[in-house]
Amino acid sequence: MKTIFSPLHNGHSGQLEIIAGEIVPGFEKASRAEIIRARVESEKLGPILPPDEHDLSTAGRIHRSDYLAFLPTVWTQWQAAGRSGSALPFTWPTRGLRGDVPPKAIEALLGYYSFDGGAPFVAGTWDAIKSSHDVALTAAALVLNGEHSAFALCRPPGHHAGAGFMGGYCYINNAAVTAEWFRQNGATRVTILDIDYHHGNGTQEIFYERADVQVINLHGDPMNEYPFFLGHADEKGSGSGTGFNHNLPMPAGTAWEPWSAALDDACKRLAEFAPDIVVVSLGVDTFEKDPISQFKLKSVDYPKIGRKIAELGLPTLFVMEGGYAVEEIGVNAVGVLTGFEGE
Ligand code: FKS
Ligand code: ZN
Repeated sequence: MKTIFSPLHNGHSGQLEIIAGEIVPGFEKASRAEIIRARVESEKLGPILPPDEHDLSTAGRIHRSDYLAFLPTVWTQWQAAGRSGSALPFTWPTRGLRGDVPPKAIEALLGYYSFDGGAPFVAGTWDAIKSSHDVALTAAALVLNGEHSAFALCRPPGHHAGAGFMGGYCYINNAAVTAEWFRQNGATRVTILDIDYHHGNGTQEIFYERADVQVINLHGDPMNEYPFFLGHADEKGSGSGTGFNHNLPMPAGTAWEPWSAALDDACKRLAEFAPDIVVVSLGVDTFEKDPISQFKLKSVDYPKIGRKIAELGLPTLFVMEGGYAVEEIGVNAVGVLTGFEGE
């Protein structure tokens, strides 16, 4: 399987985040992608190739155009306002406030275009976002052109990004862009299977009213887990999309047996939908030692996930999302891919 990777992700680094009232170094750090890349190499998964440049026209079909136009300007606007550090919002237009008037001040625009303070900008952030988008589309083109699978080693991740907002380390929804691109280029039906520990709220929102892109999510129950405000089992899609969104929330402490039973269930629903192509939002923060997550999967479980997905017998694009146990992130992520290839 070929891997698409860009070193430009490295410019998006040095972020801080607030966890449990403490300012800590960001968990979504550059070494994550570097360690996965090194493991792809040492496991001889296949060639590692750079992305081709892709324009934002497909992204423009799933994201709001004002939001996409805003992203490349953030760091310049932040600097023009005399700020340094990381560009971060602290005010959001929640219930009772005007969410329909985009303000002018950059810190307010950051709040207008986000749902949390988890998507900081530094100098290299836009180039990293764009490279991650290009990585996803370049890998998608491999699959469309006949490769059975490909690995988009995306960083930053994408599945929390909605049509008009960033959050949770995500800016452009890479998996959603590829699904839309497959639809534009001959695929009739596409399934996004999101196995990251966190619910892919952005992906759900983007396709919620659509019957051509099935979205299946396995994740920590939003009653107690980020992103909290979406991801319940009763969210099944709306309008013509009714029945095409599937949420399988699970409690903290979930280990391989119940998790893999949920994956079996997901695969059954996926097979019934009979998509032309599967996009896997691949997060390995379901790992027992993940520092911010509460599932209990072990390293030996990841190849079994790959094998199970391979049994569907469908062209498959893997798009990297989360995973924060950096020491094992390469073993776990690449474990899914080698498992898929039947090793
Ligand atoms: C307060 C804690 C917020 C944010 C968790 C984000 C998870 C991101 C992810 C992705 F795949 F997008 F990377 N926790 N500061 O793993 O879902
Ligand atoms: Zn996650």
